[in-house]
Amino acid sequence: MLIKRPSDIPASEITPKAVYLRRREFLQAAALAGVGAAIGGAALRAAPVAAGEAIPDLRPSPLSTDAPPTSRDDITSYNNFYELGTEKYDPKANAEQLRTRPWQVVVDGECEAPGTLGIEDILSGFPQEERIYRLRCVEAWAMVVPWVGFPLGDLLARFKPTSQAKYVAFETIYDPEMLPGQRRRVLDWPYREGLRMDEAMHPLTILATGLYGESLPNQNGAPLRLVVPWKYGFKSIKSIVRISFTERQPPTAWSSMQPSEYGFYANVNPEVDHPRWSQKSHRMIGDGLFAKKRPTLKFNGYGDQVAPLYAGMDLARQY
Ligand SMILES: Nc1nc2c(c(=O)[nH]1)N[C@H]1C(S)=C(S)[C@@H](COP(=O)(O)O)O[C@H]1N2
Ligand SMILES: [Mo]
Repeated sequence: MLIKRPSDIPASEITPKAVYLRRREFLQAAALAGVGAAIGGAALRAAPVAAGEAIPDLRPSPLSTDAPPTSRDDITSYNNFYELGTEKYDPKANAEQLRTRPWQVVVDGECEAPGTLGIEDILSGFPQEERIYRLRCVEAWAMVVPWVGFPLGDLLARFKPTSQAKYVAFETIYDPEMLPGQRRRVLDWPYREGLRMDEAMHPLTILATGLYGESLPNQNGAPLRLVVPWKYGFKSIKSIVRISFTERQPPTAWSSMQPSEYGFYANVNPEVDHPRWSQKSHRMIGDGLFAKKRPTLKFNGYGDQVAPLYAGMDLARQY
């Protein structure tokens, strides 16, 4: 068992949740009063931070849900991150094995300006927002997470994708010496995911750098992970080291492994059951095991904003 040194204890474990919530109310009030808009962009940029540190100058997003967030404890202890183990509580127990500094993200493929970004440049180069989004897992459980992040499209645009760029592919770090899960072939490592270009550029799609006002805990995909709130959780790839523009639909870890269970699109859809269980309802983490399940909404409730992306597609066939 790992023994925590005092410096490893994140501030939020000693900061009562009420303090965090008061700060959030303040941020929301400031946004309503238009204070955010009056402050210059540069002033809002976050300074580089390591894991578990408070992220300064957070702006609340008008795209946030007003559903109450799941507790920080649940969000950071009930995880899927197979590189750190296949049981829900493994990623937290093994979190310290993932080292996130130094960290670089390569951006390549069909673009005019391929390059590499260090994590510090990413953290300081894009204004960070708080986005409270639902996360719905294919296993029929869900959470509400106060993410910190910025639109993926803002980063992608800097690399000038060409007209050949039809998809974006993502890869998680591959380092079996560091990541215990990668020493077993549970998945075809590295974990890979992909989005169609219009999905990647959609304003709801973010790269997350934190949650609950602090930089991401390792078990949640530090230092940088994708969050696509209208898709099943497995699309939200963690600990990204490579982003590639491609002409063809890229292979993805779960759909290569088990294509009948995990499609490329993976839009949350109560009308299309998983082969082994219904997707009509879900258990909200924090409600308790015996609480009534909640009905799942198409596109996880984000249909007003994303349904037009799939006009004319048969989502039962392209699941
Ligand atoms: N690299 C990597 N990314 C991953 C996974 C994984 O095993 N490895 N699991 C996915 C699944 S199935 C889910 S539900 C979400 C869980 O994110 P959370 O632990 O932050 O709630 O991460 C996704 N991203
Ligand atoms: Mo998942």
